Amino acid sequence: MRSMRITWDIFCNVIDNYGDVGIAWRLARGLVKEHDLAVRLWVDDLQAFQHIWPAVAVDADQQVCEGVRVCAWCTPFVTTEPAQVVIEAFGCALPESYLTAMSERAPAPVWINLEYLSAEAWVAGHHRLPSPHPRLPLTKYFFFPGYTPDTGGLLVENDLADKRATFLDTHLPAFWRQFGLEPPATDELRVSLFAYENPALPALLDAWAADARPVTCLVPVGRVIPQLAAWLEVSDLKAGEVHQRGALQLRIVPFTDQDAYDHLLWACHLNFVRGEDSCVRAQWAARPMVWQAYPQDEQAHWEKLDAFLTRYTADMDGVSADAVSALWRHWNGMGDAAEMARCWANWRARQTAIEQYAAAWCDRLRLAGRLTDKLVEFAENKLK
Ligand code: TRH
Repeated sequence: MRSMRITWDIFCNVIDNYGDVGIAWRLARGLVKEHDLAVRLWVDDLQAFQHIWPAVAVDADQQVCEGVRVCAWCTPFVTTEPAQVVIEAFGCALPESYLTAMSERAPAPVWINLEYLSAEAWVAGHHRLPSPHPRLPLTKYFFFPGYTPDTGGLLVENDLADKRATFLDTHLPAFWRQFGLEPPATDELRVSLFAYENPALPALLDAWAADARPVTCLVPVGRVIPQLAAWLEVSDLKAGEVHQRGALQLRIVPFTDQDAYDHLLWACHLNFVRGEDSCVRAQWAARPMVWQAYPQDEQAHWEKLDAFLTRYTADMDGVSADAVSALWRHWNGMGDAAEMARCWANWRARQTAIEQYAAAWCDRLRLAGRLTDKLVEFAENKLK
């Protein structure tokens, strides 16, 4: 007879954009598919969820997607038996009534606060630290994803590398055809651009337009569109539109579901990404990338950016590391936008070395371990 599946509740409060729910959803899917757990995912903004996973119905209190029970997190919170393992994503406060129910459960659930990913050195020291609840007989553990084996590791599916290889071997021509494109010409650069509004954008577009070789940039519909329209001097831009300026061809493409976004990252030579989830997916894509860190007050994100850059470029040759760092830092507002043309030219000059490095980096990332495996191991040890 099959033993009872361990129950997990994941809580996600969508603060803005798609990263919070993107990560919670990827985690929930992974726990069900690879660990055969009974997972409920509580999300307080099903609209945002539907944006990255169109199969989600926005008006359903409960629904099953990919084996995950997706539940609307409403106030007041429904009465429900807490799961054996409770994940609070990114410090979202759990409903009081649910916390009380957790404290009444014996044994008490394993309660984990999943933190944001950071490459900063302090992360390993804080990973798995306990924090007793001030009133209730409950302990919360902080779980930090990260880039080293002494952290919670990274979100990644077991079969991701195989899926990517199959896509590149057999599906690439069809992928480009959906946009009315042939596979790239030998000297052409295909770039994807997923970004927040960015003062450095016009200078980068100018540099691409002036490139000696063709640059095709695919832009999923999103926050950067008004800025692109202003640069093109058009009133609006819609998916399907194509605009040529010098060497640059700009193509607006639909915002797709999470899995199809991976295809875009795998297919392009260079990916501009933002937030946490797209940044990690771009690394697994084994392609060169430029990360726009989520902007924080008092430029706190610059520290995060530099911590990651230091790690990412540690084994690169010095000239490539300088080219990558300068482009990333200018893209994140850490340098004069007027220098963007020079940054771009320097990156272009090192493109081949940077491409080789991106593939090697992807192999090295595996050493950090998988977040899903590490969470399951941690929770199961606590449940024993
Ligand atoms: O959308 P983001 O900027 O989200 C977040 C949140 O703002 C969060 O509050 C913040 O703390 C965090 O960034 C760091 O960026 P992110 O994390 O890259 O998430 C984007 C998600 O959207 C990711 O799961 C991939 C998905 N996506 C698609 O599904 N289809 C698409 O076409 C694109 C471009 C993205």
